[in-house]
Parts: sequence; C-alpha cells; structure tokens
Amino acid sequence: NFSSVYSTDLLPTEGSEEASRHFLQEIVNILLAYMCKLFKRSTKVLDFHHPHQLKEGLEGFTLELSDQPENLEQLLVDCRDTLKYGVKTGHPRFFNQLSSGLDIIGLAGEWLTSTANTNMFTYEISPVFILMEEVVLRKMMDMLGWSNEEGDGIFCPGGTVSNLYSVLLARYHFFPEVKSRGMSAIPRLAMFTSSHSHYSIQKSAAVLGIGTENVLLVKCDERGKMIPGELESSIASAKDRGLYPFYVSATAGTTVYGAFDPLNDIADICERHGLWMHVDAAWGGGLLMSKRHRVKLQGIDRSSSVTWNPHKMMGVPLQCATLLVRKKVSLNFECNQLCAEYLFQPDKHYDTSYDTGDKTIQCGRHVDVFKLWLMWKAKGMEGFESQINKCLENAEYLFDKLKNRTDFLLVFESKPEHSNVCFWYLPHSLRNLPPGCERDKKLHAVAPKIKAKMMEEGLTMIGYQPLGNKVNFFRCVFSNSATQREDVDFLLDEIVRLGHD
Ligand code: ABU
Repeated sequence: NFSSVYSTDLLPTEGSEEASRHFLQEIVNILLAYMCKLFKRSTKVLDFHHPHQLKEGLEGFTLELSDQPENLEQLLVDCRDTLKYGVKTGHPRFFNQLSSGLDIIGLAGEWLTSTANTNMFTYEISPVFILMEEVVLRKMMDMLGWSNEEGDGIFCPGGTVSNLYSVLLARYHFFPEVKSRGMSAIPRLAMFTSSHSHYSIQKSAAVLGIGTENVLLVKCDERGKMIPGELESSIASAKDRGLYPFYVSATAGTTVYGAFDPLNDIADICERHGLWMHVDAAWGGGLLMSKRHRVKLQGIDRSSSVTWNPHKMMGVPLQCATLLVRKKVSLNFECNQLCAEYLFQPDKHYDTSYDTGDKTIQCGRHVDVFKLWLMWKAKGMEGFESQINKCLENAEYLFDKLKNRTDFLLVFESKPEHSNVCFWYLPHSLRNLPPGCERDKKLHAVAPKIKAKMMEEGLTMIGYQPLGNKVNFFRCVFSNSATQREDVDFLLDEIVRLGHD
C-alpha cells in the first residue's frame, strides 16, 4: 500500500531503493495486466467518453492538477484509469490507423530509452544510440538500393516532419543562398505531388514559405496512382507560368488507397527536368522487407530522398520515422547547421561529425532508434517479412470477402496493393437505388453513423473519409500482426449489425 508514500520517498532520496523498486514493480504489473487484456478478443477496444465527460472526471479519475502532492497509491489508480479510458490501439480489432499493434520487444526498447533519458543531439551524451542510428539508417539505405558511398539520414518526429525535411533539403540543394537571404532571393518555386498524396507536402510548402498554391496536384488514375503524363504536362505548364519546378513527391503507399506511384516513370521525368525526386514511403516503405511485395517500390533507388516510418507497417512503437537522403552525406549538415558553440564545440576530442544535432531543425531529439534496433535483432529481416506478409494476406482476405457480397461495394475493383481495403456498406434501403446523386447523398451519411455507434459500443474501430468525388467510405488497414481472419469476419458482422436499417 502506497497511500502514505510520496514521490519524495523514492530515488534519489537515500535509502529509498526498496520503495522505488516496489513502486515500479506495481507500475509494471499494471502495464502487464493491460497488455494481457489487450490481446483478448473479449476486451473492448475502447470505453468512449465525450471530452466534457472526461474533463468533468469519471469515477474518481480527474485530470485536474493540485498544489499539494498526491500519494503514490493515487498515482497507481491514475495510471490504471489512464489506460482504461484510452483506446487500445494494439487490440486485434483496431483497424483505424496506419500504426497499430503492440510489440513486446519494441516496448522493452521504449522502456530502456526512457530509462536512459538522453538526447540525440551529441555523441558526447548518446554515444551508443548515435552509432546505432548510423547502423540502422545504413541498413535501411541498403534496402533502398543506395550504394555505401551515398546516403545520409535522420530519425524525425513523424512522417510529416520527414517530408518537410525533404523539401527543405531540396530547396537548399538548388538554392543554398535561401538559408541566409530568404525566399526573396530565389525564384518562385513549384512543387508537384499527386492528388492522393499526404497533406504534409502542402503543409511543408506553407511552413517553408513556398506557398500551398505552388504545390501542383497531379491527377491520379482510378486506382490512386499518379499519372506520369499528367506530371510532365503540369511541369511544362508551371514553367510556362514563370514558376521554377524543383521538387516532386511520389508516394509509395498512399494514406487512403494504399497506392504506389510508378516510381521509375516519375524518376525518368525528374531526371529529364533536373528535379529532386522524393518518395513518401512512410506507409509503403515496410514492404521493402518483403521479397513478395518489394517489387511495388521498384525505382525507389533512383530517388533523391525517402520518408519511411517503421512505426507504421513494421509495428515499431510510436514514434519511429526516418528521412533518408541520397545526395552527398553532408547536405543535411550544410542545410541546417548553425554551429551553436555551447553545444557543438568544434574542438571536442572526438569526431564531431557524430554530433548529429546540428543536422536537424530541432535541438533536442528523442531516441527513436533503440526500439527499432532491438526489434530488428529479435526478428531479423525474416520476422518483419512474415508479419508484413500476414497483414497483406489479411487485406486480400477482406477484399475477397467483399467481392462476393451484395451488401458491400468496393471503392476500386482491383486487388489491394498494400493493406488498405476501401469499401462502402449499403444498408437495405440503399441497395435498390441506382448509383447517382440521390444514392450518394444518403451513402455519405452511412459510414459516420456506423462509426459513431461503433465507438459508443467499443468492440472494434475502423476509419472513414470521402476522397475526391467519392462520398464517405470505410478504409480498413492492417498493420497489426495480432489480427486474424476471425477479426476481419467480426468487423464485417459489426458493420452489418450497426448499419442495419
Ligand atoms: N500520417 C498518416 C497517418 C494516418 C493514419 O494513420 O490513418
């Protein structure tokens, strides 16, 4: 019982080793109990409450902070409640996001990282993690097909920031003077990406002063892949309008459809026009681990930079995202380096190129590499390959089931390339309506209604969205190796049950 024990009774207070150990053991017990329940299908995915309910406080669980210290017994209760009212993203029936699951080795890595509590900006305080980062990034660059002489990279706080870095580096590559003289010193730039790409490309243009209007969205085919001919004509028309094209972001695994842009065709165009080719493989990069599926990224070796998030398809605990750059090794440094002398002293007694902090736009940087390194050791490439293959098999299983149903409609007819399966549910009242405006108007409301009921009941979770001229449809994604076919069956049964009219 910790009701008369306080944080001041724990380390570093002298003689508090035993109390500290007991407290942390209690915490571990709470986490283990959560984990064991997490994978049980009888456990709910979520216990939903509206924001005002959580703010008001539930059964003694309050978010409010007090002036007086609370005892550790209360903290244990708070920890249990925090997990109780959270969403179990590792549950086999959580299909809502591209990152899901809970890998025990990855979790151990995260615990160790937090215990080490260090910062990735200098070798002086993170010698082991800095060298691990170099090893892991090199391995990832080998998988892209880049030679040992080329390549550099950095772990970033998420794919959006990785994509932002790619634009920053590309702009610096063509116009290094922008770093000191700003945007007024350079021509009006134009960037290109597909209409199905992630919104972070436009966000990068906004953040970097390029302007969202100067991101030209290239048309996609029915399957969500960029049409190379459209890219070529978009570049020509930007030039005609006096813009300076410099950057193309192709996508390997789009967020909604899971589509792979034709990378070789796009690389040909970029080479012809002298453009920086970035590949946003935040979602699709994991497929490089699979001999069966890596063909979908053919041409990625020709890119100038790549975003690849191991926290998505590879199941590494959040967050774990990378930006890999093929251009000369020091580009990351030159572009962002400011040589703050209090941190990056040039006269240190070791090789200061390992003070990677000056490569980045951040100062402090979390250690994201260790959990991935540990998982890679534990699984080998083969382990990642089999978990990724399994996710794609689940997607095919769902696709095959939907193909044969009259109460569901696929958004596109061809087999999924990634683990995204997009579909509508047609309640009875809509089944005999002909396709068109009237049906679309009603269909648009179906997915949000089902999702609302689904969250209230908490047994499973799936996302939905509109896209282009398509009204709201469900997007099921598989990235959790705990998910089995019975969970896919359950999801469909739930949609039918909740969507019945
Ligand atoms: N930033 C892409 C993640 C989106 C998703 O998980 O659905």
